[in-house]
Amino acid sequence: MVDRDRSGFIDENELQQAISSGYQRFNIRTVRLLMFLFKNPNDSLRCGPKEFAALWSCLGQWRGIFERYDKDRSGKIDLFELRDALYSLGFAIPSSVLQVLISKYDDGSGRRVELNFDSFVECGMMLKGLTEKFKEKDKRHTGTTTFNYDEFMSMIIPFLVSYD
Ligand SMILES: [Ca+2]
Repeated sequence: MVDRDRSGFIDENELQQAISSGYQRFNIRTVRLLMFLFKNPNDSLRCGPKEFAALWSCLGQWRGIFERYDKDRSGKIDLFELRDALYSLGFAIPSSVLQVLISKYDDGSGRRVELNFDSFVECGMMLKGLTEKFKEKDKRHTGTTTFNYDEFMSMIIPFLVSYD
């Protein structure tokens, strides 16, 4: 159903339509991040059926987390709810880092910044993806590792360019 042009693959527009249907419209930036994290390794722009199934199930898990940690039932996730949600997943992200991250979604109205589901997924997946990259290097799970400059740059840059 999602593969509208019957190519056997899902591109970013098809993905955006598919995941926007049940919830609010998904930001194309979040769609691109999901595509970047789940794409077929042999194909840079599309998902096959297997990758799509993994992506879909992952989104369902984020939806569950979103609902569980939206403690005040505002339909959005604020800084403290985000911190608790990430902590439950094993990510102890410093508040100062979360503050910077969440400021990206500040609409300038002076109101407290809160994340919609797609922004929540974007933040969560980015933090999770970068943490996993770090863990690949931190083989003994000490929370400390060593990078050279090339490794550091090739770890971070794909997250910055692939979906923005
Ligand atoms: Ca909330």
